[in-house]
Amino acid sequence: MIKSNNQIFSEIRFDWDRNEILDILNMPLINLMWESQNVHRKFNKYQIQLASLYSVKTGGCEEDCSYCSQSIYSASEIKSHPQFEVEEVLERARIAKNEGAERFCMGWAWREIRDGKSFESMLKMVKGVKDLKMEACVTAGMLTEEQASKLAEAGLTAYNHNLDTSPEYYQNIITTRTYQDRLDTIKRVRDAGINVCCGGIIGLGETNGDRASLLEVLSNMNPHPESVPINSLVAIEGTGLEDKQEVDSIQMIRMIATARILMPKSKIRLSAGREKLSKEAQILCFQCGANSIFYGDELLTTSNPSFESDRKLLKEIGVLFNKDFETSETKCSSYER
Ligand code: SAM
Ligand code: DTB
Ligand code: SF4
Repeated sequence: MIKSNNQIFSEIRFDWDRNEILDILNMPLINLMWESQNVHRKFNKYQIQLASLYSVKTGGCEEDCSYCSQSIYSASEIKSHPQFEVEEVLERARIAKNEGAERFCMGWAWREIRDGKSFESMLKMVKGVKDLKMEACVTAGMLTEEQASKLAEAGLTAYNHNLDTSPEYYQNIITTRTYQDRLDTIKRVRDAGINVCCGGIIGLGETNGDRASLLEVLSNMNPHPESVPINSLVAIEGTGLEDKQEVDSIQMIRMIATARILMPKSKIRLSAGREKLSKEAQILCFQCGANSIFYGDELLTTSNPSFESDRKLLKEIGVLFNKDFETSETKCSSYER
């Protein structure tokens, strides 16, 4: 059992094992919060990155991810649409930048990227977002080595490809691809020199052991994924998981705090499910190490807090965000460590 006194987690490691991680996840909350804050303060500033998300191609995906409204196997009523044009997407990126976003994430409901006109447009979108001096992130399913290197050449900052849950629980959630398929894509992304954005979802019916197991896979990657989104399930009507019970906010805090301890320098992204979290629960997530949010009133097919309410929240907490976006509305008193 890990003892809880200050500074026990002071190094960056890549050899965490599941039982050790489970001990951290299950620590008395008050100690877990203290330990994760210490790690966070040692390695990072209290600065939140604002990332806006835009669904470039919605619905009609051939995978059977049981949480997802965009799968052809779900009965969700969503507004499916084919891929938006390059200029429409870049206009959304400009709007997001004007609202203060630093990163623009683009999503395609695809099992895998196919070469052709759509892929060429994706490359133009990446270049266009980078020309706006924003970070560009894409999530579009599996990709080949050649596609990864073209995306790298276009300037892509990061590719998002989540593992979602533990290797053991995976086949309960998705049957149309394997865990190894996901790991292979992540390796191609890394080998092409693109940052890896890889995380998971809590609330799929997994145990705490599964959560530890997912974190084990992530924290044994060397280097750690530069970005780790932690989503809590949005139980969307029409999906296989529509009846799943809402995740308790304390579970989210534990998951974020543990991820912070294991991967001290990664961006830990407090992702889907934020609408269900109280202001106070979000504050605890930030305190324990979350340092990015999806910013803007839509995720992919579900809603998210508004730009304005998030700016108000961050200002109220006194954490820094986008240094290039300071107006009287957003300026916080300078933060001393
Ligand atoms: N098709 C691509 C893929 O799966 O990588 C990109 C889009 S997919 C919607 C991106 C990620 O969103 C998923 O891997 C999953 O982790 C997360 N996600 C999707 N639906 C969700 C939901 N209902 N609740 C929480 N997270 C969700
Ligand atoms: C991630 O980990 N979460 C985002 C982003 N990466 C692509 C997606 C959340 C989707 C939530 C459900 C929806 O809006 O459809
Ligand atoms: Fe397709 Fe991604 Fe949804 Fe799975 S999560 S069904 S791969 S869009």
